[in-house]
Amino acid sequence: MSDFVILPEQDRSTYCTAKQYKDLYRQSVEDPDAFWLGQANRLDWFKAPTRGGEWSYDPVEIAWFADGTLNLCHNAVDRHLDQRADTTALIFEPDDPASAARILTYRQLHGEVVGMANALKALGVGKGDRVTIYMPMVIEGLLAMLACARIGAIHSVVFGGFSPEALAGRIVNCGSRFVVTADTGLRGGKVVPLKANVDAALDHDGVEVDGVLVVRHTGADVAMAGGRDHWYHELVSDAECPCEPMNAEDPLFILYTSGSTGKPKGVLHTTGGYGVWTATTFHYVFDYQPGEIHWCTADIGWVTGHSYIVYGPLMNGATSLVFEGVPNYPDHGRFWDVIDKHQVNILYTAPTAIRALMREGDHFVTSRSRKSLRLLGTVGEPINPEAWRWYFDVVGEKRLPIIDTWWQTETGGIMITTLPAAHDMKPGSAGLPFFGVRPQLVGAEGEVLEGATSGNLCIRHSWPGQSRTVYGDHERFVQTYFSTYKGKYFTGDGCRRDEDGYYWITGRVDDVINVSGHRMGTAEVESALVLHPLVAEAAVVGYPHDIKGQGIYCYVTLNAGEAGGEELAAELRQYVRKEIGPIATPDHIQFTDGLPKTRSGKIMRRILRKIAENDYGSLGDTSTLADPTLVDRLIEGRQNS
Ligand code: 6R9
Repeated sequence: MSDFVILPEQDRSTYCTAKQYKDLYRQSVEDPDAFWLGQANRLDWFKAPTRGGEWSYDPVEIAWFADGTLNLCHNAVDRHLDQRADTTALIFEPDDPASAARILTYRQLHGEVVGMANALKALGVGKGDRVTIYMPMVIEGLLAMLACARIGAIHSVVFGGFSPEALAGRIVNCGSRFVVTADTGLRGGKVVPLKANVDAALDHDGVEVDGVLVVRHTGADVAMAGGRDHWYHELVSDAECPCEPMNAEDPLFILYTSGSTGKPKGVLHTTGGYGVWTATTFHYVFDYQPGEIHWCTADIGWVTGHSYIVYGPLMNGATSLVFEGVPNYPDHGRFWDVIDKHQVNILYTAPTAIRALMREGDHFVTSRSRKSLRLLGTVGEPINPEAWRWYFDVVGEKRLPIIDTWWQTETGGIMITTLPAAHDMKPGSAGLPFFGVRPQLVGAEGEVLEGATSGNLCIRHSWPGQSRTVYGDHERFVQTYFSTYKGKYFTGDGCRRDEDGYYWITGRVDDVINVSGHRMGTAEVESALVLHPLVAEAAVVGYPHDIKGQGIYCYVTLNAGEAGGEELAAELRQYVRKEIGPIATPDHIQFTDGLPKTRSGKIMRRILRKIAENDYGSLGDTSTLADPTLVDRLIEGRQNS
């Protein structure tokens, strides 16, 4: 019990105490339908649902609230016009602190969203169409998402840091015929050529779109293709544009995420379940009080941005801060400047940002006030206790609760976390399951492990925010999540449960790595490397990295007679950046004359991981290798590189 961090008694004003958590959790698992139909009342329905969860994991079919009708743009925007039209909905803080911040009330947001919805309609977008959103972190990115929801189109947001190649693949995969972008974006003072990237993506074979909507953001000169490209400010109009009534199970969005095999998959979320999940988790987990300023530092290109910059906060009538920049520009005090400037109460960020700022010393933090802060949150990867301590001691001055929230693109919203007033914290542990979440730890043979133990993290019983399918490939959905352990959703994460029932996520157990909180399939990086004409084969693993959590380590074999060197390594890095984007840039490339394989030809990644970690003592059994002498050469190569 000694590992608990207990805050002094104080007014942790709240919707949920320890006792209430116990009662509500019990209700949520004893009678999930009654519980979730009750929570569904948080939303405004055109037709209220009477049906709760209707789902099976074999065959895999998932539905919640299937007879309900609603619109999430109505819930995020229009419904607030009666009560809080003049409340601030969004605060925009630009990359350059000298540029003006922008503030939108719910009334103004409504006007802007209607304008964007009309622009999309003028472009030709209709209900059910997929719209690719490739935007900087500016208000118009959120407007595009909400406008899609308003007219019943399905948004697919692609992170603005992805390359034209990656963008093209995502446009083709979901058959999107429309793209929303901006002239250029700004991040840390650097220009991101978004429109030019879209043009390059659309030049790829097989990529065909009907219309590109271009937001003028920086005013940079960009090429506009006649007939295809349209300026947003020329199509925007304030004509009436009612919210389309959507069935609860109509798709809301597709978001691409990396898996252990093949290309990224389009995780699909539907309207009612995702709406209820994000509205409910936002309310309880952030304990949001009216008037507070909520700041989630993610990008809308990731699920965290979808759920806790856009839908969760706005459906709760909260004020959400949208930040265009990065934590270290113009200096490492930017986060704390933004917090003081806008009097932020809730900060929700990622361990990688915390570690990067920690490294720069306390001065950047302690020279700013931060008095407005009430709650600190983290998401995206395991937080090491050292970083947790710094976040708690230095940023929070030992007075602020930290919520370490575990969840995934596929889960729609937060699944495991402590609640700020209900639970004491343990540095490094996400905590306890949210309402309706029933985690199970499963052993290698599929056996369910009870009590304090470690295993593979599965979730039994569906929850409303669960992804419904992989867009266009339901079989892949079934294979990825429901076939490893029959009757359960398999998360891909390893996990320990302690004697207090707290969950400690230990990281991915599949071939997915987590680099600065970004999920990446090692297979994707390998595919990019082997595109190089001199590369015969590549194997990519993650290894511990001080700032990024995991770094990208590549073992590369070349065609016979070729030799590797610094120049080729630089070229290979460039290949990966081009195929995926800068976030996938390899940290380390080791040329080798072979990869450790079993006699049946399977690469033994376990060995490659250990060598990348510089951990040679525990290589385990290498006797099944086709060429056991290779291990020594790999170690030698590691030490010399
Ligand atoms: C929301 C998000 C999901 C993967 C997940 C896990 C890791 C996320 C975490 C965490 C430990 C936390 N992860 N939150 N690990 N503690 N609090 O990040 O979604 O991009 O799909 O990544 O991230 O490995 O499986 P996504």
